[in-house]
Amino acid sequence: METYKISENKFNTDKLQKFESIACQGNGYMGVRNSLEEEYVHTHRNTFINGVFDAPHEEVTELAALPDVTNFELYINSERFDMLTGTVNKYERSLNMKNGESVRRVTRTGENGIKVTYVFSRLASQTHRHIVAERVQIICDSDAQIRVVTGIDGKMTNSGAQHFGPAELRSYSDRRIGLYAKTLQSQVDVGVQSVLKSSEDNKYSVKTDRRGVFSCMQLSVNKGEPVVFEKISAYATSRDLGFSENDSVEEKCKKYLYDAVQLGYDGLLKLSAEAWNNFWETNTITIASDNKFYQKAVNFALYHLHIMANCEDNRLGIGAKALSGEGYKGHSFWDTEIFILPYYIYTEPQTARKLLEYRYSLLEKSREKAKKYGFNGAMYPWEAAWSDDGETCPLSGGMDLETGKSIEIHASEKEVHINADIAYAVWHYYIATGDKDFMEKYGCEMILSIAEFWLSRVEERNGRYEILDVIGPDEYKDGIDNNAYTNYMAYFNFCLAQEIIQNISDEYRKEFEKKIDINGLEICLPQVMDKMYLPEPDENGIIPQFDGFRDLKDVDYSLYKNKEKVGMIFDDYSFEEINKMRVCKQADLVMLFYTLRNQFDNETVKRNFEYYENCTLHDSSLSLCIHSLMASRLNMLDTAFKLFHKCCEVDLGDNTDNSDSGIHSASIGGIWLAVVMGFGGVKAENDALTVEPVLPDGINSYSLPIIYRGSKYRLTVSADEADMERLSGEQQTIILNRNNITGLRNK
Ligand code: IFM
Repeated sequence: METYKISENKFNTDKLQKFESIACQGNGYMGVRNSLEEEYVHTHRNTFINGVFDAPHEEVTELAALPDVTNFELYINSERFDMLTGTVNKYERSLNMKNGESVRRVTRTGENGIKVTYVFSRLASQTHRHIVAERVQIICDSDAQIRVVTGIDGKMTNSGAQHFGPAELRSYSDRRIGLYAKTLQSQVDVGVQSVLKSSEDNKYSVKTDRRGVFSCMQLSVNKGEPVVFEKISAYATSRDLGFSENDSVEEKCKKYLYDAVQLGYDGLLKLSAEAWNNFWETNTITIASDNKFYQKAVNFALYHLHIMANCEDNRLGIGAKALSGEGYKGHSFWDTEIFILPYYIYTEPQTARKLLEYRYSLLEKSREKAKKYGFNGAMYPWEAAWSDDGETCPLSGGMDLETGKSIEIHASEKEVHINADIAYAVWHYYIATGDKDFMEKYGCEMILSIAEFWLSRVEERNGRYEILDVIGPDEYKDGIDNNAYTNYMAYFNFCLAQEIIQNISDEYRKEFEKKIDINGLEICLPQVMDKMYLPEPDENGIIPQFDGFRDLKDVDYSLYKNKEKVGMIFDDYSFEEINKMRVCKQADLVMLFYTLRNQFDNETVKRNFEYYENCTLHDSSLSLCIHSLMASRLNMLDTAFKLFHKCCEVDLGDNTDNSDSGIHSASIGGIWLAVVMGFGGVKAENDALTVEPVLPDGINSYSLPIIYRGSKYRLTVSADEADMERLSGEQQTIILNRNNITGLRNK
């Protein structure tokens, strides 16, 4: 198995969309689904630019479906290239994650009897981030006429939702073509320009349709002689970082295209491949195993983690499907802070900071949201897009198969744990990087504002402070009281706020007082913390996920666990019925041991892990990684490894079609979590980095990079030893539990 390749050697239209997602190309600025050049019914062509959101037709805002440049119609003696007709003699297609290039080789004998070999190549440049470059090489086994039609197609939609008003189409004397349009609601200007060249003389023309402009080339080829078409395209938008009122997207495109055309496809590939190479040199994680699938899964995770964030722009988050598909509309959830951010904290801390700054930019809208619901402080959106959009969570979605009615979504109001997750992430970033500047400028204000929210959200009942009517991480339960994860995390947020207030300088106090009631916090925090309800283990040692969880009706978990499709329980029960069952969609109570593991003794963690693992269906892609991580921490290595394997299969497995609308960003972050924080046992504590590695049977050794407080390390773990080598920076306090390593294999 080639561990850097996502490939297929059989053409199957059912798998088109999955390949488009998992082999998506991009660079943080844009994401381009890996669609085939020619059109098939199941093709879901899409290009997204991070931050270009739009809310057409009264739907919630979403990443706009941008004009497409990946389309190519190819005609050999008037017969159109289509792999569903003629005879496909040879087919192979792959994305090389090492250099970011995708290549497809097809040999097809047409109905006209001409055997033609096509090589399609494509990249989204790492160094010229507005550029998509494509190349098609054609060799015919007889003399032939070739016609190519390719251009900028503005007819793209997200499941039918169009995002642009009428497009202006242009053709220039230097053979560039251009399309310019504005998003319907957000009024973002988007420009795309392309230029097509061929290796042989050609007859060139331009054609247009209602929302597209296309270059057409016609030429003759001799038998066996290759002809090459190169298409380079540039995107620019008025949302681009640094774009000013005096700029025009047309001029920007022209400039980007001019620079790129000088380099040509090969030059762009060379530079982009070098950039990828630099990335892999520093970030490679090696997993030595008899099964190469694990190395591939880790490479896959690193590849996508690298292209999902815009490392330059603090106005942008990471969508639940990143830039690989329209699923979840490009919105950011808690997925970022809890599942994805740790990768950036420990490998690209400057990007982690940008992502948290993005959350800071949502603070004003979060204050407005808190007011709307009658609370104080900042109540973060459950789903976030462009900061001005505030809460973007839809109020209903899908259909309950049992009741036939659409399902109401209460997450924006009730899934409040996201607030504590963000405060936690700020703290996590801080203790791992020591970035005081971030805390002073953004982090403290975020933690304090969220603490204000919690103070107004808790309710005094039964002589204690409780948090009622919430949705915890387990989204199969709506309107529950005292979700343990939420309560503990809110309490942790209080602790952080209290620490900040105790240490705040007069100068900062004055500054914060403009927006935050510091006196109020100072008085109320100790009172509420003193009586905050933090659910304790019951007589069986089990912490209830929420009030009454243990009294809920049981169900035969084996009917719904480990199935090829998630959510199969909905075939048999309505959402309301599931709400009353003792079954979890995803890691919930166990999440608590991941975030606040030091607050619980090992016996409690083990007992609860076993109890909750049994009734968790892992119907969300955010679940397996956390259970795997916890199993590693509990030294339950077979379980950890099995769950890790399944986590790797979320996007890379054979059977799933749930990647069609995009990859699962959190699960991809989760692959990293399961390896680095699970097997590697890496975790920043208040004043040290603890490293407690384990080695499950399926892995012979592994090695991974970690940045802690500005110093770079590489952790290497084998059956005989664990070593934390410092590669650069000053020596930091690292607590490596060597005693646990030796002889680990035989435990
Ligand atoms: O944030 C998650 C949630 O936990 C489960 N449903 C999907 C969301 C987006 O990934």
